[in-house]
Amino acid sequence: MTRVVCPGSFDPVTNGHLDIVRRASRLFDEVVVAVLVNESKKSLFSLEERMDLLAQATEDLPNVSVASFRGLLVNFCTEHGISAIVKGLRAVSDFDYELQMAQMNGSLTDVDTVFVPTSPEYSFLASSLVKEVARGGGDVSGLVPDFVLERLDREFGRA
Ligand code: COD
Repeated sequence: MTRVVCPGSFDPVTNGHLDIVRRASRLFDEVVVAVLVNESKKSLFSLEERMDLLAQATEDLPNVSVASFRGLLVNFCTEHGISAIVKGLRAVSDFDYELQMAQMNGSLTDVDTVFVPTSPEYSFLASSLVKEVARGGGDVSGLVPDFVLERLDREFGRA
């Protein structure tokens, strides 16, 4: 059985993240979506909110679960019997950093990294941009699930 992890901040989850998680769930037996607990980084949504939104967004995928982790991702992988990290790649700019992380993670353990190319319709999509556009009153429908859209509207005082 192959168990993999899709790690991230997911602040909030976007349709770009979900595309990668869905495709990973077809390729591997079990997918753990792991939310990084990063006390030094200010997030819009709390850890609980981010995990709730992810759980809602993946409830139709029986082999996907949601968890959180602190510290090094490779330690989370070792503790949970995870053999590979699945990352989405949007552009060459992603690749430079992702390759560096994959090689560092590979040098620390035998956990491998699998890159999945973004679908073209999501290649420009990032949580940070979604928040910036939503904060400015722009329309992000179609870029995030509807229930995330509602939470963004509430967060920015429009509901
Ligand atoms: N299309 C395809 N993939 C996408 C898209 C999109 N539109 N948007 C995001 N993704 C994928 C990318 O693979 C990205 O890596 C992942 O989703 C998560 O994205 P974010 O923005 O939610 O999360 P990040 O980039 O803040 O997450 C970074 C990690 C938490 C994965 C990383 O910092 C980490 O592993 N930290 C743990 C500490 C550690 O082990 N450090 C040592 C590293 S060598």
